[in-house]
Amino acid sequence: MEPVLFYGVPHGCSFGSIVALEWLGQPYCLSRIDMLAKAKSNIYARVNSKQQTPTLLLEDGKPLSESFAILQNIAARDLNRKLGFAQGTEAHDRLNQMLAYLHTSFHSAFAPAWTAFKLKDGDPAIKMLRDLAREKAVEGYAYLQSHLADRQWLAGDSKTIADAYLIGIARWGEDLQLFDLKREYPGLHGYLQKLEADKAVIFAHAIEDGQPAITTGQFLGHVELDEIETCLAA
Ligand SMILES: N[C@@H](CCC(=O)N[C@@H](CS)C(=O)NCC(=O)O)C(=O)O
Repeated sequence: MEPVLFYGVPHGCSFGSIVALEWLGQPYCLSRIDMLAKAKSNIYARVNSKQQTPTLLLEDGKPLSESFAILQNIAARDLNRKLGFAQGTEAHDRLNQMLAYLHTSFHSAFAPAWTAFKLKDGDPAIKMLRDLAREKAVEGYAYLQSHLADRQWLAGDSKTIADAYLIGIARWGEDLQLFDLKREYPGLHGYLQKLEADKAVIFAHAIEDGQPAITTGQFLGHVELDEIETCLAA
């Protein structure tokens, strides 16, 4: 069985794993998870007991969760692609440093705003949660813009899994109507626009939007959860 990436809609952080799989250029499938669905799938609970996305179902039928681990698994499948680097090298350490920052600080900055998004209109907690998210995300956008001031890519001389991961998260500032990135962070906005023009990023948007998507990797198609059940390792 080819690896299957479970990605979440709307606008999950799994976006970066789709982009990375396209950049890798090896065969893979996708399975779509509606993160706002009230009824959770019992089959997906066997894939990811936290009911979160992404998860990568590996060739042996065992699931691998957590973006950080999934992205490194993808990169390690072909180091010649330079999406990641050999363990023990400085490049690997710098990449891990950036991935850890993106997850523990930048991704988590938006958590209060996502909580607010799920509350009913008029809930008095909404403003406080959104203010908190903006306060934390300001630090993240500023740090990332200054980091990119004298380099083309987040880590290394060419695009890596860190760039793939960031493009799926940086959009949340505008999705949640917390930021106008073009006006507030023009340098970072320029870098993000460069990535938006990448064929893998265009593909990942089309996949999320349920539109016809042209793979420049080796995307084999979508699989349904009930088709996957038989492939899961006991
Ligand atoms: N630590 C996990 C977090 C994944 C995560 O937060 N996924 C979100 C989408 S970006 C999700 O599944 N949310 C739905 C939920 O938590 O119920 C990772 O890094 O992969």
